[in-house]
This record gives sequence, C-alpha cells and structure tokens, in this order.
Amino acid sequence: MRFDILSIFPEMFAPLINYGIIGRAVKGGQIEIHVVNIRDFGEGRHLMTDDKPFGGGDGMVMKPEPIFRALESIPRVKGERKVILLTPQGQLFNQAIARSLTKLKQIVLVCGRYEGVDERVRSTYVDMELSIGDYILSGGELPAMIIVEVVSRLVPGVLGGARSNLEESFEDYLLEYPQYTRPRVFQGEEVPSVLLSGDHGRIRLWRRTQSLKRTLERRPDLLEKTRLSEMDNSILKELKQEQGRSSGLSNQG
Ligand code: 9D3
Repeated sequence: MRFDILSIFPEMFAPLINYGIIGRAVKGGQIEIHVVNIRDFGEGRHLMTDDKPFGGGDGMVMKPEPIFRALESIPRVKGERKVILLTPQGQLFNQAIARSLTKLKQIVLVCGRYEGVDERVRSTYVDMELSIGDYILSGGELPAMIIVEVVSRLVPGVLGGARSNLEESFEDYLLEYPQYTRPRVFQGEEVPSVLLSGDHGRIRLWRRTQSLKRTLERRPDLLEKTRLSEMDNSILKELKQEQGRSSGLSNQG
C-alpha cells in the first residue's frame, strides 16, 4: 500500500513515519508514505498556496493550482487509487471505511488548512471526503495521520501477525476487558482472583463477560454492530437484569 500526503506542513509527518508500528512497516516495505509539500507548487515568487475568498469573509482559502500541480506530480502505482480530502464536511471515518480502503493500492490524502480548499479541487480531483469526528481541528494533517495508521494496521504483515485481521473484524466493536499486570496488589487494590487461578476456561468467560458489561454500560450502540454468540446473548441478558436491579442504587458492586 502506498500513501501520498499533500500538506503545507510536511514536517508534521516525521513522527508517524519514523516511530512505532507504522515506522516499522515503512522500514519493512509493507507500506510506503510519501509527503508532498504543496508550497513547492505554490504560485508566484512567494509560492503562495492560499488567497482571500471570493465574496468576502474571514480567513483564507487554499488555491486550486498548487494542489492540482502537487497531485499531478505524484507517481501512479498500478491498481486502484483514491484521492481523499480531509474535511470537517466529510463522511465520518470508522473501522468499516478503513477496511474498505485496504483494497486500494494507493491512497492520496489532501490536507486542507485555513477555511478550506477551493471547491474546484473537490469537484475535479477528489474521490472521497473524510472527517475524523465532530470537533474542530486546525487542518487535515492529524486526520491524515490517523487514516494512515488505521488503514496500515489492516495491511497484511504490518502487525506482528499474531492474529489475523479477519478474526479481529467483528471484535472491533466490543470494548476491551480490564487488563492487569504485576504487582498483584497495588495501593490496596487486588487483581481479580480469577486471573490468578490458571483456569483458562474461567478466565476466557470472565474476560468476555467484562467486555460485554463495559460495552453495555459505556457504548450500547456498539452492541448492534457486533456479531454475538448464543453465549454472549445469555450473558448480556443476565447483565441487563443486573443493571435493572441496581438502577437507582449505587454503582458499586
Ligand atoms: C473554525 C473554522 N470553521 C468555521 C466555519 C470551519 C473549519 C474549517 C477548517 C473548521 C475546521 C477546519 C480544519 N479542519 C480540518 O481540516 C479537518 C477536520 C476537523 O476539523 N475535524 C474533524 N475531522 C477533520 S478532517 C479535516
């Protein structure tokens, strides 16, 4: 998988490219990340990339020509390619969209700044528009990094390979069970005894129950997206009865 990122702040991507799982995947050749400085294609002696909005108003708009030229400078790899604009107006990015993007050979990410990009970039070159959530950022750079990270983790060979992504795909929608490591007692709080029991069947059941309980309490919306077993449904039924009994009482126990 090849990523090409267009930005006026190319240096922002250094930590993504050089550290952690993504850094290792770049070094290992499972993914390629190329960053293009839009300013290298700017207009005039000052290489301008933005200008005042026609019709007036606050802020600046990214000019179309530098983005066009930057896009044209990107080599095409054989196979399917998409140009994605990061914008607050885009479709809300999630794990399912990430999975659909893994079929591509090349993803071009265009990071806007200021009040946005000239509409003609969108209509001529952009195949898809993505937002990462309902909050205001200063530009598309952090969203682009998030998309590279999430999609790359789904590319074969990028993760250690302990678990297949196929196996994980339905579990994406359940919250994690609580994790513990040493010491056995920390500030008076003990690790649940089941985890020390060595009984792997009981441990598996406890963890599954905790995942379901957390998801029911914190993100009940996720339960609709998850593929649940008969056992899961019977655990959930029990948990809901428990919730009913303790509602109006304290949350402890
Ligand atoms: C405060 C400016 N806003 C007033 C009309 C509009 C606005 C323009 C540009 C708000 C944010 C931005 C910059 N954000 C992005 O380019 C962006 C983004 C985001 O802000 N939130 C979530 N996902 C994304 S993807 C790109």
